[in-house]
Amino acid sequence: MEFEKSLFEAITTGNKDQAQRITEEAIADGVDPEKLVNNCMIPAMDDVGNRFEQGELFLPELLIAARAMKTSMALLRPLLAKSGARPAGRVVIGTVMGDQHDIGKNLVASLLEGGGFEVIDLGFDVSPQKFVDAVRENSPEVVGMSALLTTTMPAMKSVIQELAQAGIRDSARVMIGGAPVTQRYADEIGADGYADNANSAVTLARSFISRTP
Ligand code: B1M
Repeated sequence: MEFEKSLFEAITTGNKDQAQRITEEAIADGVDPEKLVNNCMIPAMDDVGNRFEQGELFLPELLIAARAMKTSMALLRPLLAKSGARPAGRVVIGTVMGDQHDIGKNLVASLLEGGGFEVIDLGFDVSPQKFVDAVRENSPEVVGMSALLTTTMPAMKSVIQELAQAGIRDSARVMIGGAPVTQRYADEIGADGYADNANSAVTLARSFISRTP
């Protein structure tokens, strides 16, 4: 609880060094990394986002908060991704074109790794062509796309269309997510599924694999 409170403060104030120190201490103390992410780090980004929306914070403050969050995530990622099992399946994942938000996508990638998936992470601002190339090269069972901006959501549809044009749409299941994305939107653009958080993304990916012949 103490770690959660102080890490929340370090992230919301964008204090990267403090975030690093507290995360290291929490890890050494055996704190559950998933709890730290869910109870403290995601709420911290929500807090910053709300205050940004209300005009209390500005873009540079958003940036330094994200930098502090990423510093902590980099330390937690190996713990979240710890898995001794053989790959449950392969996932190609990325944040779509025009969108630089990658914190949520990184979290989904880490938990998928933790869930035993081999993850090919294409990063952020990923063009439809890059998704198509990655599917051709890696033959994943699942393609995951993340978008945080209402203006970049249509890029998800473009990826699905380009996969279809390349004749490989049916080779993988398409899973989408991100704050503005909904199940309705997934249905509308012909995605196979939507997950509203990183845990449910793992459950959804598993359900795809169990339905793969
Ligand atoms: Co931006 N930003 N941002 N931002 N930013 C939002 C998204 C915004 C809601 C803030 C606000 O106004 N309240 C708003 C979007 C409004 C809209 O489109 N309706 C916004 C805006 C406007 C912008 C800019 C346009 C600002 C500007 O320049 N004027 C700009 C755009 C840049 C660009 O992308 N081209 C911008 C920039 C930035 C930063 C670079 C400063 C930084 C991103 C840093 C980074 O990611 N490396 C940033 C941040 C940090 C945010 C907020 C504050 C936090 C996002 C985040 O990391 N959340 C955000 C407000 C908010 O969301 N509360 C905001 C924590 C993360 C763990 O959650 O990403 O939702 P999330 O992921 C969740 C789920 O959505 C889900 O699982 C995750 C874990 O539970 N999920 C998936 C995500 N992907 C998934 C994929 C799946 C399944 C589930 O399957 C594949």
